[in-house]
Amino acid sequence: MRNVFNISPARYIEFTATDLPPAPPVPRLSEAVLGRLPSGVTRPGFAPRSLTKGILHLGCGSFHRAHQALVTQHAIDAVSDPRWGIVSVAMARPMVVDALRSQDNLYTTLLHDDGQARVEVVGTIVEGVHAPSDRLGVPSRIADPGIKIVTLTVTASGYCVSPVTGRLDLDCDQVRHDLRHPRRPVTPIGMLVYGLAEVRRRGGTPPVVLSCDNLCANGRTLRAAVIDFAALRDGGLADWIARNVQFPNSVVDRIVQPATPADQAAARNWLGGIEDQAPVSAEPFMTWTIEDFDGDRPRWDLAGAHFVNDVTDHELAKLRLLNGTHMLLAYLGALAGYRTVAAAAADPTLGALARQFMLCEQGPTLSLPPAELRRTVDELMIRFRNPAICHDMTRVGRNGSDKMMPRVVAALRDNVAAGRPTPAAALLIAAWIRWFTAARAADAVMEVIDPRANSLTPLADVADSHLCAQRFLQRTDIFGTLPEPDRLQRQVGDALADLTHEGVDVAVRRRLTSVLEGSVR
Ligand code: CS2
Repeated sequence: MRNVFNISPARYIEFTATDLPPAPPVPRLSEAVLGRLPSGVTRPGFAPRSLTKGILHLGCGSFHRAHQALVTQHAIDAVSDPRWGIVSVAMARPMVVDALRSQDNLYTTLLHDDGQARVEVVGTIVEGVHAPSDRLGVPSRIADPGIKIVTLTVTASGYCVSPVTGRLDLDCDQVRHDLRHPRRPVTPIGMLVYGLAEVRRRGGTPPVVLSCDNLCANGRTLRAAVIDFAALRDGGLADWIARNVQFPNSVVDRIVQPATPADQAAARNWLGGIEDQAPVSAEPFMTWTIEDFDGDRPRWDLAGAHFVNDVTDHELAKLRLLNGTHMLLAYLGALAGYRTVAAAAADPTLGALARQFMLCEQGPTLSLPPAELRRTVDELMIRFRNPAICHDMTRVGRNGSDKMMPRVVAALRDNVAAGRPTPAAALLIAAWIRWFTAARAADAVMEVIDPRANSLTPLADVADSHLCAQRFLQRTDIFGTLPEPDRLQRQVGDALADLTHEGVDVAVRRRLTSVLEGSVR
């Protein structure tokens, strides 16, 4: 480009920088400014500094901050109980913890509801820890006698279990690393085992370990992984954990997105010009169902959570209706060029398939009465279409090989056993397979992020769709042993051929039943 000033770019910058008056510093969110936030912003009813550490959380991501940490704020507020400050651990990247530290661990939640936002500053995180650089080490923090509950949101892949057997995956490199490095474990499982070993050594009372991830029987699965790992180190420790540590199952629900630049700007507006570098954005809908356990806990029950004896029905409905359909919308929607779940769900054809999948394939495998199923599906379609939630396809589609069994294949098996057709599930699986090649396109809107990507990607490099489907479906580490495998391979192969040669719209329309096509909303 021509340089009209005839000076080097460096000199030009120098010139403009010295000529402008210095920008006033932007005030940052901190305890000092809490008292002067605009009245439309809800803030903690307690002084964040007054909280003591009672909970350690593994996985300081957006979900944790818009769900558990916010609910805990309401629970503390409900009864003025300051014992439940959260030590929140970022497992990999330091950015969120760095941002939180620079603003007294405060952050803003924006709950987007029908064009409006409900804005609240959260003050329950009392310490942010970046696991890889933490000098004390996460096991020592877990063993802190003040910690009564350890919670986790580390995604299904963080559990290092086989999605088929639900037992610890001994082929996982990080598990092997953790067996060798008791002081510096990198997996949540290693951290828990070494932390609990320390509690046992001291003769202390172990914390309750509460999984908040989207897994089948998340507490039971976590317990099995922890005990499997402990047994490899010390049989006595494994027995002690089995006898003394509670791992209740729980089901969490709220659609959350990491903050976009627009969220950051919106937060600044709401806070009257105060800058928050770590806001989170979510839908207003929230549920948290927890299997009751012995021991103290925040009054989560006064803040929207439910304690029950058994979460199984609730968990299957959540995983199969919401999470399974998220996968369907993500893989097919991204192939159609949509960048967000909301955009895909608003497409009439994809929206109709999503409804059909829930009502005719996933729904009949659940114990929901028909009227409740319809109501839930209607509500989910509205939630999926919330345009303020930019739920990005790569995020929803990542780690598909771990998510496939609990969210899709388990219901598919039930349907095959009951003789019910499964066209949408077959198309979903085909769309997932298609991504291993489609992601290479320059304009692809989704990346493939998967713990098994290295071994799966070469399977997709074959022109024959039916052979390709067969190669994937034979992966028993993902699909287990499938009933009627030949029929399923044919169905998935046909779907893959349609996606490859005819495109998403034709592939979807071929699988829509006429009754439902009329009910597109
Ligand atoms: C999503 C979930 O990324 C995903 O796998 O399906 O994060 C989903 O948004 C939450 O489970 C909603 O509760």
